[in-house]
Amino acid sequence: MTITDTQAAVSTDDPFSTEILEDPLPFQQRLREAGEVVRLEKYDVHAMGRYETVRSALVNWQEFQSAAGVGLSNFTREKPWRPPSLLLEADPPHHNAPREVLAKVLSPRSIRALEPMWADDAERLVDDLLGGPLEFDAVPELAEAFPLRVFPDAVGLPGSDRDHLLPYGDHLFNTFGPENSLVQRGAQRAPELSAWVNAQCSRESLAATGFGADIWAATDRGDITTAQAPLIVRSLLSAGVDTTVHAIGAVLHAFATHPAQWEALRSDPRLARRAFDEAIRLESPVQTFFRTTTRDVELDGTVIPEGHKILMFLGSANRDPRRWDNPDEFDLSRDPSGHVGFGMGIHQCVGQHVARLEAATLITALARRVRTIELSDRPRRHLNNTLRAWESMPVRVTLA
Ligand code: 4IA
Repeated sequence: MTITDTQAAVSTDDPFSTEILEDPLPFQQRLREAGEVVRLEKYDVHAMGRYETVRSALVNWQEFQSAAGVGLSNFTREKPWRPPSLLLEADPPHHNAPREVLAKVLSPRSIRALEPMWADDAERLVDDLLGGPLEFDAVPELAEAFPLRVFPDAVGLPGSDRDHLLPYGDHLFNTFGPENSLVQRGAQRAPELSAWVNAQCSRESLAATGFGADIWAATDRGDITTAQAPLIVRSLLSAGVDTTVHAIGAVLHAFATHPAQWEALRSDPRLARRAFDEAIRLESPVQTFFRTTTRDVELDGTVIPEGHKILMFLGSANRDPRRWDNPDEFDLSRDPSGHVGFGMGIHQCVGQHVARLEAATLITALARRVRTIELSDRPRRHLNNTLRAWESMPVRVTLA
């Protein structure tokens, strides 16, 4: 990294290259050490990797807008590949009504009735799995199986094509990055997957109860329009599956590689929720997001001109030693709250209570039946421009 006349350090690294996606940690350390803002020459964007800088940018929606897209593409110049999200890709005042509606639908209070059902589902999934071989791939068998079993039902998706959800989300998260080979590969199925997702969002195709029906009920009260409702349902299907799958993958990997922490959880199962947030801090399943400056913004002596993209490294902020002691440790005795893995500010993950409930019910069911869990072979990464994910995680368990 060198210093130029714009004051900001410059990096020639490509954070979306195969090499850095495989192991982003060395790059993230260079980024944090280079300064508060670093210009990424390859993409002509400014990047932030320190906790305080990322956090400040996340809460500053006035100067760092989302409506121009939260990927590399600038919606004021380039046509988005799908109609923009009314939540993710919107700012106040347009953001407010959809956000309020969805926040109510997904509030801790609204989802309380799901807990006993999901606890039962988790127990059945775990019992069935542990009735078979005690060496298995934790990605398909647990991380994917559980969200795909409970979440589409909670939304009220009818059919049996739920396996479309993961590749749809995978492509969506790739499109927040540059148009590299990951995007090109996903683009082949995108029209088909997109058409399927859109078809699930109409009032007629959704069950009479569930998050989908609850969103549509808000149109009857006049809180949102009938044109907005399907797009808000689409947000659930976009943001609600891959994220929880990879977050559960992260917590399973953390436990499989930290046996003392698994012991700690087993002796106090109330740690399940903390374990989930600590794994999100450590792995940051959503690694990065962009914003766009609404005016010239000065940051640490650097002027970021209006209309420029900034790239916030959530994963780097969540491991910034300026904020976290022993940031690379998975440690259930720390308080991980304040991590930016769910974002921060007005866009902070509206589904986080649902995600926590999914993870906690699954982890609790596992803690009851599994005495030890360890890797039985090298896990393999699944590469995505935005997500930190596992393709495969062979584990060996012993029973309690
Ligand atoms: C949407 C940040 C990520 C979890 C996300 C992805 C899509 C949407 C929202 C959030 O389509 O609204």
